[in-house]
Amino acid sequence: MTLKFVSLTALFLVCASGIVFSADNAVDQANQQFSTKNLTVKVGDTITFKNSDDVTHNISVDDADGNTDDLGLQKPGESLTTKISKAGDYAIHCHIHPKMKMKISAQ
Ligand SMILES: [Cu+2]
Repeated sequence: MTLKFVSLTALFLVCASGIVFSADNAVDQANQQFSTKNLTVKVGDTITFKNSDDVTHNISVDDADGNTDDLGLQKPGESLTTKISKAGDYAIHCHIHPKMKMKISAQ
């Protein structure tokens, strides 16, 4: 009984800290624009990009060191999630639509 309570308490603390220290940030793509130009996140956060357009997008996440994370083709209606695992500034763009750009700052 006591052990069970301790386990449940530990489980709750793990879950609660997960909620406090990482979050999902939603970014939409509509009219071939990102819904925000600048986003500040915490390291460990995820970002979910939704494609509300009727065209395919292809998001790239580039860090300041020149590393590129190509998230691949994203069809209309699809959502994809990426995790930011280190601090720094990221330039986000779409390979298909060069005008689609935004920045993410991870702290
Ligand atoms: Cu695009």
